Amino acid sequence: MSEQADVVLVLAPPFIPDEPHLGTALLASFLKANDFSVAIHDMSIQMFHAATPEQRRLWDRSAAVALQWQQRETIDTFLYEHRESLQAHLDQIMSLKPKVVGFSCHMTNSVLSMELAKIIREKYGHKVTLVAGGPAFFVNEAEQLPGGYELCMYGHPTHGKSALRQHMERWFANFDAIILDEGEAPLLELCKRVDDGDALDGLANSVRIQAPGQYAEFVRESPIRDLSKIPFPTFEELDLSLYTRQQLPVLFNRGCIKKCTCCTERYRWGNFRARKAEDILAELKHHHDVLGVTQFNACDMLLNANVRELTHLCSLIIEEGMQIGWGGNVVVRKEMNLQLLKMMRQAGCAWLIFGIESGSPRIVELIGKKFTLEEGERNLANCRRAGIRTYINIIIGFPGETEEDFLHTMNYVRRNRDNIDWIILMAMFELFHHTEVVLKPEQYDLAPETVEGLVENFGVVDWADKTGNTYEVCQYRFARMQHLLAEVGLPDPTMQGDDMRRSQVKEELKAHKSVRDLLSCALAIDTDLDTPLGEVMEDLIADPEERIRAGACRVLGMMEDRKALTVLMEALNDKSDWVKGEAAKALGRIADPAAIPFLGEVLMDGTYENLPPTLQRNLARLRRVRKIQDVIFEFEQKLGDEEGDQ
Ligand code: B12
Ligand code: SF4
Repeated sequence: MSEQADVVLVLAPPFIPDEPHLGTALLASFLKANDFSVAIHDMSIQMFHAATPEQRRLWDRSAAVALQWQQRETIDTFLYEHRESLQAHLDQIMSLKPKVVGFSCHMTNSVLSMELAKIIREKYGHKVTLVAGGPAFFVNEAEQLPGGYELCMYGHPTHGKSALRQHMERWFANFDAIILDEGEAPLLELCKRVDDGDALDGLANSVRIQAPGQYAEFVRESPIRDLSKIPFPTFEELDLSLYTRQQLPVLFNRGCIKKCTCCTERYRWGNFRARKAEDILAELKHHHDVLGVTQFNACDMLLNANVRELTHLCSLIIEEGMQIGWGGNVVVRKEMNLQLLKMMRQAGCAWLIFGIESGSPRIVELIGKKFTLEEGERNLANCRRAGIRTYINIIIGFPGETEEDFLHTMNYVRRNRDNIDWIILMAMFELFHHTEVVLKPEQYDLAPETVEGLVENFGVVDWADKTGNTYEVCQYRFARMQHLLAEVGLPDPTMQGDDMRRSQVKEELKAHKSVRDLLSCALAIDTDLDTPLGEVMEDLIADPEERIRAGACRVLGMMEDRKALTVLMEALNDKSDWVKGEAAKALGRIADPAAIPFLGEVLMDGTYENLPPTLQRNLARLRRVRKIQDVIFEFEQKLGDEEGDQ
């Protein structure tokens, strides 16, 4: 961190440790381009590394953990257990003497951010302007509400009857402004006003509390139209080695072209805007050439929302000859034909997440997806043919879903099993404020009391519809779907912690084309694991594919972990010479005396001269590994001594 910063952007725990947070990195680049000095304090990643394996469970990305972070008990325990470290972080932030401190609030870290802001306010008073922003906040503008609008956190309104209302008002009162939706323009305006000593009156897209329960007028302004005006993030404010994957987030566009009835994203991001392919290419090239990153996570709602620009981007990447990997969310559409998907694959697209949601045409229509089942199946099959991994999302228990609808979804999964790699998100339907489903409950078979319950219960409600769906019905269907996944050999998306990481690691590793990629991927992923990667590798070493077995041997060697000895010794008997050679080399690297008799046999007998060239080459290389030579020397000495003793 530099010694002084006009603005410090804070990411409180927990946020996924895989990669840096895109929103704060974008805001930092934007403010810097406008002459403000900015630091990002990623408290989440620093505390993740300091946490015990048990504490790290609070960084899991599940809905259950997200919900846990909204509970008083979790927050209080965290504040108490980490009080010294939290204070040290806040002191570090304030030592930069910022004029503005901004908290980035998400599904998981908002309540903690509120508490941290309170501590800053109590200790430093109004010397600093405190601001919050991020996807946790939502403004509902409605004439019948006092002040004409309500501010929601996690979809939970500050007005209405909720027990949490009081808390939220107290929390929000510590902030000078809460900025809604796209943050660049309003945050810049706020910083300029603070710099000039001007009041924040009329600041667009922000909620300001004048007195308890009293909000300043809310002024909405359209987001930045020309996305070329927003510079790409350079991540220079962050230590990228802290993140557990060597990958970076990127955006291809902003907003969404769909209007699904259970989603509010279209309100948050305003009109859909595509980025120019040339701008995205420049960003990818920067990360590739300057930061040495080759893997990218497109954080778009739909990376294929503008097919023309996507095609253009692919052709630019191919022309440039960049060897990169990327993927993200997509919507099923006719244009995703084999030709386009092959082109995307050639440009590095490795995986796509399809919001399939249901196998019942009736439910797909109710959700408002506006595609046919056949189109979806064709997209998945074409991805398979193009060599792109397919992940799908499924919603269980959408209001009005009948048993027959659910059986259609089960059949869909069974029928398309060979074209689905993973159901990445399998969610029991949840009601969210301000979605079409909640605004027009009668169209979705919901009783008005159910919707009222939402206001009372922090966005979580044990709802029932007139079709007879209840939480229990959904749970039962969910369990049956899990059973089906086990039967057809698909990973269970509800797996948590180490199990989930292990399964993800396997998926990641298998997808890599060359042993070299496999190796670098495994080494990158390993830092994420509390358990040794060896366990995953043991499974991979039994994989039917030769390249996977050879890669697994090589990675085990790189890990230099004695626990891998037995499995590597077994691999010396593999039917493939490539695998045998890699196993021998790995044993050489580990250079454990227990492996020497096996290797000694191969190395010293000279019998390997008759083995095919690949193995010979590997063994010749093995001789050059100094470490093994030293050990062999020691071993020979020892043998000699023992013979002498006898
Ligand atoms: C990619 C993604 C993920 C990835 C995260 C990868 C990553 N590196 O971010 C994964 C798959 C891990 C994920 C997981 C989850 N996600 Co998610 N995710 C997204 C997605 C599609 C994109 C996020 C993103 O990068 N957007 C682009 C950046 C630029 O936007 P941004 O971060 O919001 O930042 C902008 C503004 O918010 C604002 N801003 C942000 N910070 C700050 C700070 C200040 C001071 C200011 C002024 C402004 C500001 O300015 C930024 C630039 O304009 C969004 C939907 C969306 N399009 O945003 C959902 C979304 C954020 N996820 C959501 C949910 C629910 C989840 C999960 C809980 C899902 C689950 N059930 O498991 C988990 C929780 C994860 C966690 N621990 O936090 C919800 C959040 C709902 C809410 N209101 O909080 C969203 C909005 C999708 C949705 N509608 O359901 N997610
Ligand atoms: S496609 Fe996704 S982001 Fe877009 S409206 Fe539908 S659910 Fe929301």
